[in-house]
Amino acid sequence: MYSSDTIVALATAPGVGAVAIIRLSGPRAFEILRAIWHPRREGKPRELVIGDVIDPVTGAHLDRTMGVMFPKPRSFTGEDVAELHCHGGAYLARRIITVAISHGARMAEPGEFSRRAFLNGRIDLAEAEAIADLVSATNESALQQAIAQLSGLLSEKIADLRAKIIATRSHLEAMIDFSEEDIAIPSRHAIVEQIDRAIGDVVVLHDSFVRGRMIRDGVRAAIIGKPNVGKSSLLNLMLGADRAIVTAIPGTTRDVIEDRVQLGPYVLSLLDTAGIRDGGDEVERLGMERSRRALAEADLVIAMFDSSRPLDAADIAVARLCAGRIGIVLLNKSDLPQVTLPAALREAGIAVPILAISARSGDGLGPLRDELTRTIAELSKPVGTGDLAISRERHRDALDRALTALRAARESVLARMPPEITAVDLTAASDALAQITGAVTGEDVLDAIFREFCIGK
Ligand SMILES: Nc1nc2c(ncn2[C@@H]2O[C@H](COP(=O)(O)OP(=O)(O)O)[C@@H](O)[C@H]2O)c(=O)[nH]1
Ligand SMILES: [Mg+2]
Repeated sequence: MYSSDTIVALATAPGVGAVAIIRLSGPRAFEILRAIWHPRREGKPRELVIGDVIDPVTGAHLDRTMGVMFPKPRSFTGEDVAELHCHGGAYLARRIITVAISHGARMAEPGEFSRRAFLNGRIDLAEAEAIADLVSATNESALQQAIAQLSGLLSEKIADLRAKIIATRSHLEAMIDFSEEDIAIPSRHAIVEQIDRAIGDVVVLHDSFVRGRMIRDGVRAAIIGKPNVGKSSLLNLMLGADRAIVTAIPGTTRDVIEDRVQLGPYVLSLLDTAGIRDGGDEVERLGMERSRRALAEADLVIAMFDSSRPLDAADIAVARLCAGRIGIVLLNKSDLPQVTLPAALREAGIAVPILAISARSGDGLGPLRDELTRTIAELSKPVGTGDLAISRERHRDALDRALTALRAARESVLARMPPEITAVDLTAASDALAQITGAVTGEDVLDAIFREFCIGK
């Protein structure tokens, strides 16, 4: 079995740094450590002691480093783990790893340390994913979401839901086993009530996905409007950089340009799109197709109009695209004489807040940032689940399967089917939930999750 191997990898970022940590895990971790590293004194478990790394083949002295041993099972992987905290040279670290490999260690695969931690019951799958999210967090709310999940908040919620579903199944089994006898068994009505409560809980968790994903990956806003209203100028203004080409020629932006801005604790991805109008050449038409896709995928819409000109048919078409969407409308070019006023946009059916701005002078940028921050805060506000939100499609899909099974269970009770049938559906629901924490999981799922990790994690 592969976990009988002892694996080695650099645990710190590659390159030059103050310290490079080399980690070994597996049955021969201590033996290999002792072959290449000679402590000045015998340390206790988990105690860092100083020693010398010597290549046993050439006798070359490679480094003076701190070393530490974590005996199983109280280690990150649940196996014997050894670490060398060496000086942070890229060549040096590679050289020491090569010596470890020549003494029987194998280079770890991406995420293999975490995978072993999971297989040995040190962390569950939701926690392993939380580690990946924590490392890739780019803002405070993403970090807080990851740490909540790492603390087991999601795992506890899933365990609680499963326990309730399994309790319902036990009630049903009582119906199966004792149906001939005169004992108190819950009525069908009570069983349906229990299933309904479980459905309600799963739906709330399922629906937290949009919020969780937004917190993790940032909110995406599509800037739309007809050509030349100032969309690219707005992108540049918000980024404080000349990211998109701005010209007086309509149809300059032909592809979707995406970049990120920080708004308080949030990250906003801004998508500058090709202007929406009839006609244009082949490239511009393809660009507009991408604009529509960006708009469909965006969490919110920033629709722009040129306040120095009257609204025309193309503007009305843009206004229609805002229907039913969360967003903000900007009346740009406030530095020029004003022709189109907010009232005209209201008449065109715009229901979202309207702000005046000059993408050229920067006037109105402050209020726009405030309004966007407020909108994102609203979008990311917890509903029903407290701070808990799922942020992975894998979790959402598992909740989908659990819901389908719970609804089937409900139907079968109402249709007075044999309780055995309902019990099968309840088991399926519980198993679907178990896939989130990994209590029930296939190799393929594990491969997909741990592939995301870097080597040494
Ligand atoms: N006076 C004025 N001109 C602007 C403003 N914003 C953009 N423009 C000009 O309008 C033209 C089109 O701008 P651009 O950002 O490329 O528009 P896009 O086609 O919507 O991306 C350029 O000549 C800009 O300099 C503004 O607030 N005031
Ligand atoms: Mg443009």
